[in-house]
This record gives sequence, C-alpha cells and structure tokens, in this order.
Amino acid sequence: MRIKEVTLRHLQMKLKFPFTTSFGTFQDRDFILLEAKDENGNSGWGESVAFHSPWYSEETMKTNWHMLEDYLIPALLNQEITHPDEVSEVFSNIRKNNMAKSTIEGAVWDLYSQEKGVSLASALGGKKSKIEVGISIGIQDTASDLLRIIEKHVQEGYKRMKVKIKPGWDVDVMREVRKEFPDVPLMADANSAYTLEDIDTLKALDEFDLMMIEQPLASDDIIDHAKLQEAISTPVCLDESIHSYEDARKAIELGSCGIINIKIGRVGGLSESKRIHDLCESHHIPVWCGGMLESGIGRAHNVALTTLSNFIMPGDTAASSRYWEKDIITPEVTVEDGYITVPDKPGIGYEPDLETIESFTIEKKTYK
Ligand code: OSB
Ligand code: MG
Repeated sequence: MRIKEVTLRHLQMKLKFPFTTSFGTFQDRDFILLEAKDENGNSGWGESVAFHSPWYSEETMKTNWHMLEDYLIPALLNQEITHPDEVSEVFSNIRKNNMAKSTIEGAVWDLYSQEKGVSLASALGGKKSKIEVGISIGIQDTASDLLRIIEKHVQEGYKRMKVKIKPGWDVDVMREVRKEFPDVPLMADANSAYTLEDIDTLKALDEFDLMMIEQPLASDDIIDHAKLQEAISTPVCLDESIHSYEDARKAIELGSCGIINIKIGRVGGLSESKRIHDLCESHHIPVWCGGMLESGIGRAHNVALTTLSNFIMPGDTAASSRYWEKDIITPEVTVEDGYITVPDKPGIGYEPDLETIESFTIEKKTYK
C-alpha cells in the first residue's frame, strides 16, 4: 500500500454538556480529522485526540497539525507499506508527538484492514463481537447533581461509573455515591490532582471498594505512584503517565500500578497499544480503553482495540449520543445494556458521513 494523498480537517463540535476535570472545563471540541487515500483511491480515517489547549498533555491541535504537515505526512507519502506496524519505523527519527503520529497511523490501519477485507478489530487480532462499556462523569456543581447523573447512566445499563475527583471533591462525594449505589462498579479519576502529601485523603478512598483510582499523582510520575500503591489497597491505574511500551514495562516493574488505561493517541497508535496490551496480559495487569471525548472516527478505533483479550474492564467509550447531537459516522456508536456490538464490516466498520463532516469543518488542507 502507498499513501498518495492526505487531507487534514480542523473540526469543531459542541459537546452536549460541559465536561469538567481537575484541570478545567470545556464544551467545544476542536480536533483534527485525517483522511488518507491509497493508490486505489480508498480512504482511511484517523482522528487526533489532542485538545485545543495543552492541559491533558503537551500536545495540542496546532502542534499536531504542524507535526503532520511538516514531518509525518511528508515522511509517509508514497512509501510502500505492507503492514501498519511499519509506520512507527518510518517515524523512528521523530521524537514523541504521539497523538500526531497516531492520527495518521490509525488511518493506515483502517486502509490496511479494508484492503484485507476484514474488520479493524480482527486485523488487530480482536475476537470479541461485543464489548462492555462504562462512562466517565465530570465534576458537577453539587453531589446531588452527580447522583442524578449516575442514576441515569446506571439505568441506561453502563457497566461502570467513573467519577472525576479533585481536592475538595473526593471523599465526601464518593461516600454519598457509595451510600446511594452500594453495588455499582465504581472508580475515581483524579487527572493528577494530588501529591503524596495527600496520602490520608487517598487512603480514605479505600473504604469505598473502588475498582481503581486513576492517575492520582503527577502526569510524569511512576515513582511516587509506586509508593502510593504500597500504602493503599485500591488498585492504582495509570493514564497520563504511560506513553509507550517502555513506560508500561517500567511502571509494572516498579509496582506503580495494578491496571493500565490505554489511549491509542497517548501511546502513539494502535501498534503500540497492542504491544502494551500484550505486555500487560503477560504480567496479569488488566487494561481498559480510555476516552478523549472522541468523534465517531476515534470512537470506532477505540471499539476495535477493545476487542483484544486483555481489555477485561469496561472502558470509557460511551455512545455517540452521550456526547454529540449528531456524530460524523453512520451508523453512530450505540450502547445497549452496557454493550457495544462490534461492526464486522471491513475497516473501522462505520461510514464517515461526509456531509456532516463538512458542516463541522473550519479549515481543510490536502497534501500530495
Ligand atoms: O482522564 O480519562 C481522562 C476526557 C478528557 C481528557 C482526559 C480524560 C477524559 C475522560 C472522558 O475521562 C473520557 C470520555 O468519555 O471520552
Ligand atoms: Mg484519565
């Protein structure tokens, strides 16, 4: 396969609700959508999960556009590729910028699976025909608002509730949630809002039988997380700290976590996601697929990845309609009784809706 043409689009979509984490609130989702055409005129699609601002990681929509335009697209255009795993070799002289790399690597995986006539899920080696999903709930104004939202999602059938926490919105809130929902699979995500000085607060969460606490400490840390894991019984799950197979290997070796959240963009693509998955499986570390408030294209990639065997905990890939009035794929991603049925059509298995894509496009540029 050879990529003959790449189109970047800057899309802006409005979330149905403001999403608040320990690092801030936003409602407009600006992101890059990438379409890669091969020599046969087939299109593969990828989505950059970088946000408009660098609060989750240092990458932004603009740094991704720059990396794609000036380095990644020129490196890949017209290169003969027999398997998507080769994309990371083509990029081996370009450091980090994982979300930018993942954007185009995802499109190559889509093209590759179309060419083979198989679903992206089975091209990756996934066997599940449906996947279990949970939901991630942002910080609310009041605990009773949060309880009402959880109740709604429990009724919808979501398999696990993830509650965002930060100092001042943690132990008391989780106590209320547990009181009202004693049996619901529950976890907390701190997005790096704590330090080891907060160890008493983090220890206090042990009482709520949480499945895990996600990324309590610094986004670049694996040492303090190991110390914390020694001190608390709730499993630590790493999100922001894991950017590669090597990061995962070191975190496992140090005992920094009991669970890993894999986000395709954060680790530089599907090939690296699979390597981390396999490593974790061999160490009996469960993984699950994180979310970045993706449109349908990124969501479809998440669904496919989650079919791998060690994705044994529900991920954050909720239904399209939870986030968007109208998603950019047909059909949209739907959740029934807490499950997404994995499409079996070749490629990502959902059709990009070009008319809707155009309606959200602010800027567009083609490279060949
Ligand atoms: O930490 O997992 C996170 C959203 C934006 C940035 C970081 C995170 C999240 C979520 C929401 O938790 C996941 C989703 O619903 O897509
Ligand atoms: Mg997280």
